[in-house]
Amino acid sequence: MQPHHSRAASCDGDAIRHDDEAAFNCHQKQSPHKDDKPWHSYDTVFLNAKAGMDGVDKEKVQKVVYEMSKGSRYFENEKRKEAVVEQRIDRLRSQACLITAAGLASLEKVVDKKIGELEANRDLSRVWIHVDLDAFYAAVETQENPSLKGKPMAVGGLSMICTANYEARKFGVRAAMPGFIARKLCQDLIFVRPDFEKYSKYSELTRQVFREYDERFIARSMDEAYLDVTDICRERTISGAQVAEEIRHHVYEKTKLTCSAGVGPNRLLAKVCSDINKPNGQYVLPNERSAIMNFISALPIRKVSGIGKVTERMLKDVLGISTCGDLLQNRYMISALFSPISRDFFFSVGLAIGGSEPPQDEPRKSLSNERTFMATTDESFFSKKLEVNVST
Ligand code: DCP
Ligand code: MG
Repeated sequence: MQPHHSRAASCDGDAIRHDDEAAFNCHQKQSPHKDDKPWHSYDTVFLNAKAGMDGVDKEKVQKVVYEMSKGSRYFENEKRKEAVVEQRIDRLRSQACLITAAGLASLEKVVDKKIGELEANRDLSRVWIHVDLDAFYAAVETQENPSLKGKPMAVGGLSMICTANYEARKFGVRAAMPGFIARKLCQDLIFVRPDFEKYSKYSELTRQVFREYDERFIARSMDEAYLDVTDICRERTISGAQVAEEIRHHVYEKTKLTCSAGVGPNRLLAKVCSDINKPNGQYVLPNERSAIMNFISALPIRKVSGIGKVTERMLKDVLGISTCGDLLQNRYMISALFSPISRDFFFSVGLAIGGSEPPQDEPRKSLSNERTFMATTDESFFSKKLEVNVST
């Protein structure tokens, strides 16, 4: 029998082959990025496009971010994290190369049964809406100071930005980006200090509207909520799209803030849809299996809540997966490589199934509070803070 590596090159992802062959095309390690463009190999959270950033000159932004970050502690830490991810990818690749056709074939029954079960539990009877305010903190600030209207602005300071309005996003400026980089990208950028009390007040106003449509709405953060509007649609014989229009209208009347909405049979889809026509728009997915499958098949995995930068990298670099449709195409390999929990999540995403049941009255599991400190090298400062927080 030949060693696996000499045969693997002729195999492709899904194919089931002779028992003693590797079942998978072991992707060659991608050649490292050329040194003349080192910014291509630097990826960090604030380089990911948010709504309103489609037309951004990505190359320019990447270059500026790289030039202004290199050598910093944050940069070095990102590089360390990147090396850990690379190791995980290498390990998974090695595992993938060892999987034989027989091994894959032995998973078929279990995997197909699992997918059949998920499919059987698909619920197309509910109508969910995900509402998300547009550029929330920035919009609140503009609402209270109209002279900011139409100008690129960000909420935050030189060390960190909480959000940026859509004018600023055209320059690549976005949440989680250090303000000094943002200013380099957009020289006219106006900074406004955050005022969380103000945002809570506006958030509560939006929630008064949400409550009218679903008393048990699920708030994931200050500016977004999931609403089950199934009963309202039935009682008033109106569509989810009409309810979404109404909610957005009422939020605007109450706050003079715009929001966007997504309508779909479950929370996973509603959330994805609310981002499609941002700002001040909505997108509706009908409760029909074929339309849903067409939609999800072409959707890039990164658009799904719960699939972040690292998961995206692993799926792409190990299995060549980039769309949700690819998750189902590669179902046997996924089952061979990932834990049952991850496997079931990936299958559910591939099938566009996720959170259609009404919310349960569960006790709160956690309460969090976060605070960003000014940059400091004073370790005793942190020790003191930790002592105070542990004792309170
Ligand atoms: N926020 C923050 N830090 C982040 C991301 C967000 O402080 N890294 C805050 C500021 C945002 C608010 O949470 O205004 C809501 O986050 P969103 O991701 O919904 O962003 P926006 O509402 O600002 O913009 P969008 O129009 O894309 O929803
Ligand atoms: Mg928002």
